[in-house]
Amino acid sequence: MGAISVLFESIISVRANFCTFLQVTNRQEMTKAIYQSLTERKKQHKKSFAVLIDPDKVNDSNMKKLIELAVDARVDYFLVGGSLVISNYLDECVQFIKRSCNIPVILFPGSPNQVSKYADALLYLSLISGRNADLLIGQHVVSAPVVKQSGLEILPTGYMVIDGGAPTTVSYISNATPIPADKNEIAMCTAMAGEMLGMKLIYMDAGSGAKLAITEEMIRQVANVIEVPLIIGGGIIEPEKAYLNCKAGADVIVVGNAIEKDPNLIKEMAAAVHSVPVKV
Ligand code: 1GP
Repeated sequence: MGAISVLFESIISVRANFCTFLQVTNRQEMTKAIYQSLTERKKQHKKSFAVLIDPDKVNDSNMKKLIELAVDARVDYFLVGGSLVISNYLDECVQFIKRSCNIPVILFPGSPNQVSKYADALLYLSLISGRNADLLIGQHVVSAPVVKQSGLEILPTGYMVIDGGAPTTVSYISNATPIPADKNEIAMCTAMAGEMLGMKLIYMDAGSGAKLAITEEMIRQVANVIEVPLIIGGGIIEPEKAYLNCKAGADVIVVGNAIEKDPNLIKEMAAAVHSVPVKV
């Protein structure tokens, strides 16, 4: 009887250890899933289309339609966040998307309190184009414990704000001068420095609703000097521009404002991005 209970206990203990091992292994694999998909797609020259959702501007009913359109258009990622998030809808918004479809949700936080454990990953943004120490490292220090405990896949991202022809919320809130739209060499050197500092992604953003989107020439020059995936957003309102940005070297195109105004644009935008030839 004694021997049986010892055997039984050791079986339970081996099983518990194995389960813990599996949980850790699964978690480690899961925590790299989004970055792996981004780098795999880049290797194959597969371009991605991401829809930006500002939790302040959606509710359950318009989200439902947006998600249906996104699934139909084969959108690759949802980005969720905003420079200012006033409502308390972030967690609900992310959960709503996760319940409704398999499109990965990546947080694009405008401030350290925009962390939702329900998302798949978080763009851990450092504003490398500015000289505001708080957005380079200060806010990261303050939010580090919360971010770490969230269990989210963390994507260290060199965030570069490019002048979009008029002040945007991001340029005002960040209290940092954007890179002038025609200073390609500053953008190149900033992206190179970000990559050498260990950033896994570079995100060049003209800001939501920018009058002028980033030029293809700037995208081309930056894409030529970095290896990591390049995300481009801000002021993209036409599928043709999304296509040209991808041809110039963008790996991910982000559109928010134009889709808020006309959700049916999702289909054309996604089709334009996905029509860029894939390397075989
Ligand atoms: C803003 O890059 C995103 O941070 C998207 O910009 O809303 O202008 O598409 P739009």
